[in-house]
Amino acid sequence: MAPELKTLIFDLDGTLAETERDGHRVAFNQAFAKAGLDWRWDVALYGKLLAVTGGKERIRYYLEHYQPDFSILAALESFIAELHREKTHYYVELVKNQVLPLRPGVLRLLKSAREQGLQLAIATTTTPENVTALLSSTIGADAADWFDCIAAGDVVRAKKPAPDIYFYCLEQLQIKPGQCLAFEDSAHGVQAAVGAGIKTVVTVSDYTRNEDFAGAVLVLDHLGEPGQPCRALKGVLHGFEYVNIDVLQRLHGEEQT
Ligand code: XBP
Ligand code: MG
Repeated sequence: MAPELKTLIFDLDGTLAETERDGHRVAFNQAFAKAGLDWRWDVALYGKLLAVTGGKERIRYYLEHYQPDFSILAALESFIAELHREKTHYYVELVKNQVLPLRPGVLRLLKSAREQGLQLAIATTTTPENVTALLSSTIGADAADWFDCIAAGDVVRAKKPAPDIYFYCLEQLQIKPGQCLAFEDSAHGVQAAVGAGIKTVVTVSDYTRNEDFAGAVLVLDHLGEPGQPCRALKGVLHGFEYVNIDVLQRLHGEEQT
């Protein structure tokens, strides 16, 4: 008998909103231009660089693999950290201009979970500032208070696909893996959540739709809305047209094969 479902833990980028192509990628390019660098991450290149989670880690990977002879006066780490701070500033500004809407079903499910007394949490690789900015611009100024735990960015040493950010969430909330469900969009995210022993639902995103979601209990095109049915790419919805708390309670109770 599975313990009672207590908490829904959401990834942010790609899961709550499609933030990568028109959000983070644009902010990185704005920061590069501001720093006088002729680097430009187009949509295709950024898709490759998403193999590395974490903006600072992604910049470092790019330097090593695409700008091997790049020499700088200051120490590399402080250069990357400053560039990433600029990028976060641009991202927060961009989000404030409300160009990144929540994905289908997200707001509806968050509200239903709260109405039915479930805890909400976020486990993301991005920075806390970016989480607050996105929640404020899409839900409202108090939206961060909806979440009993916001685990973000450098709060853990090892980023996804390591399970650390999910273990951090479980620890902060004093709950067990069997008391929650995770919502992710990427293979890295599924590996992280499943690695922490948490049943995981995937809503594929622009950049991740062809990734391997082995270990996820359900893979969907999105969470659906009344009149906007979602489609199960893996697993079954038992006739439901969109994901609601009943679907999640049933999923939570099922033995994972
Ligand atoms: C996605 C990431 C982040 C973002 C960029 O995080 O890997 O690095 O791409 O944000 P998740 P930062 O899917 O776990 O939400 O530059 O702030 O890292
Ligand atoms: Mg994600």
